[in-house]
This record gives sequence, structure tokens and C-alpha cells, in this order.
Amino acid sequence: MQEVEAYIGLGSNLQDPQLQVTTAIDALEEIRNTQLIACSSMYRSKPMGPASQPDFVNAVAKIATTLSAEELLTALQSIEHGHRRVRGAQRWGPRTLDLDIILFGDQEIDTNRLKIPHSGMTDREFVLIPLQEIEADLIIPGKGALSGLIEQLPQYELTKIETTDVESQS
Ligand code: A4P
Ligand code: MG
Repeated sequence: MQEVEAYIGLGSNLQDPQLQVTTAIDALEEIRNTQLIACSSMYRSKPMGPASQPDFVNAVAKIATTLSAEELLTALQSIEHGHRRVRGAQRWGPRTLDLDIILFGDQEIDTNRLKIPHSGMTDREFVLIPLQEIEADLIIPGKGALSGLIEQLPQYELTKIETTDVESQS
């Protein structure tokens, strides 16, 4: 299969979120037929959804893979599982680790298991801002320029986490 560049959104708000995200980035490097190309800084963000939960730590990683989108999702879910994520009943509730496929090349996918581009990405500052850090000129299939989407964001509440633990690449 042809190599595709994909973007993965990482989020955590339980059990040392920064460590969860850092080790998840390490785990991305271990996925078969996949290379980690870049990762954004980590950002602290207010929870979207129920407010009575801890703030999130979010980041975005860029990978290159010859896996299909479905195979990649299976690999990501196995990493989530390894982080002892238990899917609770509450929608948008707290989680140790959430890995979403934000973009998969220029593909638009709409199946029961996968929606790509990720359905919530266009109005989520905790996805768009880290994405811009690693790929400012990105065009989102079916949605237009990333820079235009960011301009349309309401005021955002996102703080970059200054750390020497994570290598910030662009
Ligand atoms: N699925 C469909 N498309 C995708 C995709 N592109 N990538 C399906 C990954 N999975 C995708 O996911 C449910 C199902 O979505 C999967 O089985 C897969 O087949 P899940 O991870 O079990 O559930 P979820 O993540 O709790 O649900 P949902 O509605 O996808 O939540 P989101 O959109 O992931 O949002 N606030 C802040 N500040 N930061 C956050 O990161 N995250 C969420 C969760 C809420 N609030 C947040 C954050
Ligand atoms: Mg998810």
C-alpha cells in the first residue's frame, strides 16, 4: 500500500496526562509500517463537554504509514487499551488517553467505524492550534485552509505547556 501522511490527535485528562501523552507519542513510533514525523508541543485545554472534569493535555502528531486507515485505528485503539482506558458511559467524559485520526492523507472516509477528517476537528482549538504548529499551510479535505478555520475560532483558552521533556519539531 502507498505511504500516507496522517495526523493523530492525542488527549488525556486523567492519571498524569502529560505522561500519558508523552508515552503515547513513544507508542506511535512502535506501530508497524509507521514512522513518527513530527509532534506538536503539549497544550493544556479546558474540557469540552462536562465541565466537572480535569483540564486536558492535548497534542497532535504527524506520522507516515503504509497501513490503511482502519488498520491504523486498530493500532491506536490497542495503544489506548494499553493505557488502561476504560470507556465510561458519559459522553466526552474523562479519559486516560484518547487517540483520534484527524486526517489521513487527503482521504475523506465516512463509515460506521471511521469519520475522516475527524468530525469535531474544525471547531476544536485543541486540535487546530497544535496542527498549525506542525503544518501551518495545511488544507483540510472538504473544509478548506487550516488558517481560515483558525480565524473562525471563537476566542480560545489554550495554554502551551513549556517543557523540555517533549521535543518540539516542525
Ligand atoms: N471513530 C470515528 N472516526 C474516528 C476517527 N477519525 N478517529 C470512532 C478515531 N476514532 C474514530 O471513539 C468512539 C468511536 O469513534 C471509535 O470506536 C471509532 O470507531 P471513542 O474514542 O471510544 O469515544 P470518544 O472519544 O469518547 O467519543 P467522541 O465523541 O469521539 O469524543 P471525541 O470527539 O474524541 O472528544 N476536551 C478537551 N479540552 N480536549 C479533548 O481532547 N476530548 C473529548 C473527546 C471531549 N472533550 C475534550 C477532549
Ligand atoms: Mg476518540
